[in-house]
Amino acid sequence: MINIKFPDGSVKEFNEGVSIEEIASSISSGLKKQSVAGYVNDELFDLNRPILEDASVTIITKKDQAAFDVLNHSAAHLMAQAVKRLYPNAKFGVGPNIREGFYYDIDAGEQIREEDLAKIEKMMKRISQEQTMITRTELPKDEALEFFKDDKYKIELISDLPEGEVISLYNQGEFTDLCRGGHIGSTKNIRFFKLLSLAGAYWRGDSNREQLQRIYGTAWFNEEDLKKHLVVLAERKERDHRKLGRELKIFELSNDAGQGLAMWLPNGYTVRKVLEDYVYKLEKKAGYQHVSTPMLGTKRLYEISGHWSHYRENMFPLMERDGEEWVLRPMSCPHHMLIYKSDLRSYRDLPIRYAEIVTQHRYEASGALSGLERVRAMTLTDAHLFVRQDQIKKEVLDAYNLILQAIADLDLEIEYVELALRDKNKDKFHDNDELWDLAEEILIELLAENNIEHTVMKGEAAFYGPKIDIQVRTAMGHVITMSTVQLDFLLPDRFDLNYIGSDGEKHRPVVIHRGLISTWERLMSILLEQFKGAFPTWLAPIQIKLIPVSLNVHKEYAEKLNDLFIDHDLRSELDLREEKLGYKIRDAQTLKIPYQLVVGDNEIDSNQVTYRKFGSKEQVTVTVEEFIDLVKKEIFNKGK
Ligand code: TSB
Ligand code: ZN
Repeated sequence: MINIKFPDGSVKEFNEGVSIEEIASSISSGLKKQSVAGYVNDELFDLNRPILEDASVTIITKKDQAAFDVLNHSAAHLMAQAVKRLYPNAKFGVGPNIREGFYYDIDAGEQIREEDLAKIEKMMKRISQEQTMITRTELPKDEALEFFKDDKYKIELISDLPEGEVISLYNQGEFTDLCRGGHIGSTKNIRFFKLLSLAGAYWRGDSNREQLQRIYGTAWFNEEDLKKHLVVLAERKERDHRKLGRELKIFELSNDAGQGLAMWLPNGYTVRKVLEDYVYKLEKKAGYQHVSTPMLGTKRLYEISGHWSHYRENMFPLMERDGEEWVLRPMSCPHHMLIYKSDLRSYRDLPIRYAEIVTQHRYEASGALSGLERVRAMTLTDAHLFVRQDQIKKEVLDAYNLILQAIADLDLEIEYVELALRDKNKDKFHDNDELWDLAEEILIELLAENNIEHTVMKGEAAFYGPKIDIQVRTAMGHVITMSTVQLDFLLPDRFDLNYIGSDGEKHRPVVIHRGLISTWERLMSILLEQFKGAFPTWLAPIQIKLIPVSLNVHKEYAEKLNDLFIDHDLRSELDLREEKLGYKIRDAQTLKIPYQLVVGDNEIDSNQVTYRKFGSKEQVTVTVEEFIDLVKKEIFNKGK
């Protein structure tokens, strides 16, 4: 007999070799039905894996996240089995569960196409109906290598495991996979799933290695949850900024212009301009001074800053002429350092806050480019603050709070705050432990003192220092950085920056890098996705659309109104196309224009307008003056 200890502290005796399923069954038949796997002394165990010694056991039930993970991991195996039946030469890379499902990287021996997914899914259903047990066996390394001798990917994975390690295999019918586990007991437990998409994936993420095909899918415990998730996925597709950007005519990408080099269309440019004015005013009030610097700098400038040794991978190649060498700047910090240096500074001058809307270029891998979200030419709402040591915390906090204000003004939703620290990679981060520890400590303290909830990420710092990043979730479900505050002791040193202290001596200032609301490109992707394309009135490229009922009769009055609105700085447009009224109304809806005004006899007679606000079915009639007032107020208050 063995003793099994439960999370509540109670202990029960069972036969040696008892399984999680049997333990659950001994408690209640309901628990048996809900159980999916278990933790045995913190190791994930399958439902039917025998427990051989005294242990602490936690049963995982369907409502636990771990159960979803197990199910999806098993679904990946089920998919691999189905693929192997359909493509007998198939070899497999890795096939893990992920946040919302699973994937498997496959070398099928031939190209799998999008339309083949249905066929694979059907085969999965059949294997599920076969109700095959999923069982675990363990082999020593040499036997595992022998077992997988025909699959070079598995051989490589096994070879990387330490000598003497016991290797576990999972078997279901004719299919066996190398896997740590745990799994769900039987293929019959995997019933509600969907294969979602197909993508390319390099073996071990290395672009010099074989290209495999990655199939994504998702599995759930009941049909209702699966359906709900598919609705969420469909909604996300609708919110995808690439789709909305096209529909609302915001931006254009063209391979002739170059990958990741976005062009702003009139509607997009208008929003960007409004945002630029907004940022300028916000920064003015917060004591920033605006500067402007060139997009090109000498290679020497980036050698001094350290970009050349730590950031070159992200930079476009060098330009050379008549013995001079330049690069397109990936960041503006070096220029701002030179502006600081252009004059003598005293302790009384600090803090100095230079802000610039900076166009910069970064060489992002082509596979990483995604609409406006990750581009190669970008314009950042940037700033560099030059502060004394005693001003660091206040200035970082003020910069952080200014960011929060901008995010609130824009009505954007944050996913979480991240503190990005370095790891021990000497290529990625400048090499001065003392400065790193100091900078990291200051940010850690500051977040704690101000009760700012955050997650910590090692290895994500900038090469020159740690940062506080504000993260948002994209429609496609991944997390990206919007805003950032970064603490830097390195560049002031590299550029030999000084100020004269109250003691009459030279001192080093500290630099704070600040990205307010990301780059216009990334910000636009976030705005489009979070507003589902329906910009609030203050940002909308077109705020008012005027539609005369009859072009013959009402055109003149509509034109008069349009001029009046424009004189009041409202972005108004007339629809004078020879189209049916219904068509024009629908078109204004598609473009998600905040105010839609249909102008007919009534309006002319009474000097009134009848408007419909986007998202509302209600028609409201007010005088022309009232209308102008209410829209202007809404714009002034940013809709709040
Ligand atoms: C804040 N030197 C600092 C600056 O002073 C800097 O450049 N920091 S950064 O590298 O983190 O970039 C600032 C912001 O630019 C990021 O937080 C992110 O919001 C945005 N950004 C970075 N790379 C891209 C890209 N490829 N496409 C669009 N936006 C990007
Ligand atoms: Zn910077």
